[in-house]
Amino acid sequence: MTNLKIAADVIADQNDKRSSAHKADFAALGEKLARSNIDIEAITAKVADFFVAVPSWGVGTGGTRFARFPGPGEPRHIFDKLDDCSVIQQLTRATPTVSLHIPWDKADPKELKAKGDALGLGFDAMNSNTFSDAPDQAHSYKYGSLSHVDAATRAQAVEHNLECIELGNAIGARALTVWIGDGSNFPGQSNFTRQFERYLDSMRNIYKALPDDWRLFSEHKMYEPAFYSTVVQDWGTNYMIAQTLGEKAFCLVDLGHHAPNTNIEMIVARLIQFGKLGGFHFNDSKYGDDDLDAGSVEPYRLFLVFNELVDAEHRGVKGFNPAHMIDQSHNVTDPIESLIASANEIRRAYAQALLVDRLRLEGFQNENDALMATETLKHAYRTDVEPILAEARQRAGGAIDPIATYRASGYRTRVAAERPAIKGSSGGIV
Ligand SMILES: [Mn+2]
Repeated sequence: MTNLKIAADVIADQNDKRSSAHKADFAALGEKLARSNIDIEAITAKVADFFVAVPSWGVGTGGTRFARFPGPGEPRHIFDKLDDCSVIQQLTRATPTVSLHIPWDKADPKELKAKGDALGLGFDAMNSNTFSDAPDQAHSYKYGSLSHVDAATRAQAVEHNLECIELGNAIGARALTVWIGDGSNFPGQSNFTRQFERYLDSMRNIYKALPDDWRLFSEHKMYEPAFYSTVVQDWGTNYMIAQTLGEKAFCLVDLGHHAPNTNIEMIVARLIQFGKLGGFHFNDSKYGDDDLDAGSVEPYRLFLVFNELVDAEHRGVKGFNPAHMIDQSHNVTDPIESLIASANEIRRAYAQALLVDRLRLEGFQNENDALMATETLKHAYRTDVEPILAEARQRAGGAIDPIATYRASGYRTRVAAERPAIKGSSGGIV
């Protein structure tokens, strides 16, 4: 445990300060839930068993198309990033895995594995990058990658994805997420059909190289960086991709990759119904792909997404096993604090969804009692489940109040002294 970044006594001292108030709150909530025949222990156990992967690129300060304002002590490389990710896990106990982005995080797999083991971290889905040019690559992705008109450029993009699988396999990852920036900026620039045929052909070649116990996630996005058309623009196209490729191919839903007002929870329900929901990139948005912190703008929407997930669990949907990952860009906060808060918000939405009285809801639906049906959801959503989240963290060795504990630990000041300030940009929004 000597490799852990926050001293155990800091967590213990901070928890001691909050322990009696927390116990009283947990007991009060337990009594309240018991009146509705809900066992707080069962809910707490489920929440403690719910995890979300942290994106390696999320621990650096992000940026916009206009500027990037670096913060103190930013990670210099993947090993610093893993240190930062381990702090989030140590305090929340909700984020035991990290999702890597290649080539940003390219390193010796043995060293990656050893570092992960030392910090108690595993590796979630690998993310390929064919939306920007690496310094040494032969062919540019300016006009696309997997769907490029040039066969050699497509082959290079396929090869990069195979390299991601190989590296991931060596460090214990079991999924590849493919998001491409391919599309067009002008009507007429690309033939939609031929472009999609080329994309599918490339994806077939990636799929063929997938180990048996791996899953392939394709991620749709309505627009940006291509502003007129995008090859994998929506969940319908994404579903066709997963159907075409085969049983190891699934759709990844990034909450920010839809038009404003899109009913995302309904998309989630459809993908579950047809066995193609692969997982999530959690974040929040107001206007587009804003990559804001999960639950920061529309917590009710996040709850409604989780309502579908818990409903699927409740119905015992066969093979239901979505991957949970965060994909955010932190521009004005300490990224570690944002990721701690986001992991908590995601667990909060899950806990609230677990409180929905599903039998009662079904009854109201069958009686066409719209008001009481929606009130059943709201009743669960309005419940302050913070004591459950705190209890789950504390029982697993984490902090009752993880952000206050993080601040008390002085971690940021410590790493700021060790890590020289970074000029220019890294990070990234995917
Ligand atoms: Mn994403």
